[in-house]
Amino acid sequence: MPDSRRPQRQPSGPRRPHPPAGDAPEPPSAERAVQDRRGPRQKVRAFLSLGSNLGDRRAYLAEAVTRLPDVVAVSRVYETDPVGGPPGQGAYLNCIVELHTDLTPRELLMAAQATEAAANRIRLERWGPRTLDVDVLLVGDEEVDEADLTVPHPRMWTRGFVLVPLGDLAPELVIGRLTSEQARGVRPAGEL
Ligand code: A4P
Ligand code: MG
Repeated sequence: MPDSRRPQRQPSGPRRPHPPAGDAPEPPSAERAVQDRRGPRQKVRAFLSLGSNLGDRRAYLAEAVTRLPDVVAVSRVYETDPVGGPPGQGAYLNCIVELHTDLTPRELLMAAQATEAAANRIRLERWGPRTLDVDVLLVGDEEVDEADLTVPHPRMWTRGFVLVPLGDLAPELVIGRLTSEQARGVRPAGEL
């Protein structure tokens, strides 16, 4: 019985991934995702971060929430100073979505990259301005350390633009980790 939530199996409809835009790298293959799947999985709590600092930032975040699978909660939105990247890029809007999902980390990376492609993201430089960035932060207590996928996300615990919205959904994960230095430059900007 096909499961329409699985990104590599969606035949049609509004959630169908668009082709990658511009010089975006090839998304991870569906074959690879299937290899990673070893039988039925328990649903776990997963968190993805969303960020945008080009164009209609709020609309890109809102559209992403409708496209991503198994979303059960969305944090507040925050306007955040850019961390890294070229000088002069604009402020980001960031938020976090919580999923209750049996998708694997790699399937979630595929869903994240299909969602970025649907926002016409073009990759010009690392940490450069983007219409939409979707990162896989946590998938239950799973750990992945591969060339193109690291979970938990390796930089998540050092970043206020991740920790502050994560605190809206899972304060127990953030308590004792967020420094005042990290929280600086992260300003509430309403809800989606
Ligand atoms: N990749 C590996 N692990 C993951 C994962 N857990 N989730 C690989 C998502 N992707 C993962 O990402 C580069 C490669 O990381 C992908 O091909 C994927 O296979 P990318 O999205 O193409 O490029 P990027 O986002 O520029 O690089 P990176 O290293 O993911 O950047 P970060 O660390 O995510 O930082 N400042 C503010 N205020 N708000 C932001 O949202 N975001 C960034 C990006 C920098 N500064 C920011 C913000
Ligand atoms: Mg990214």
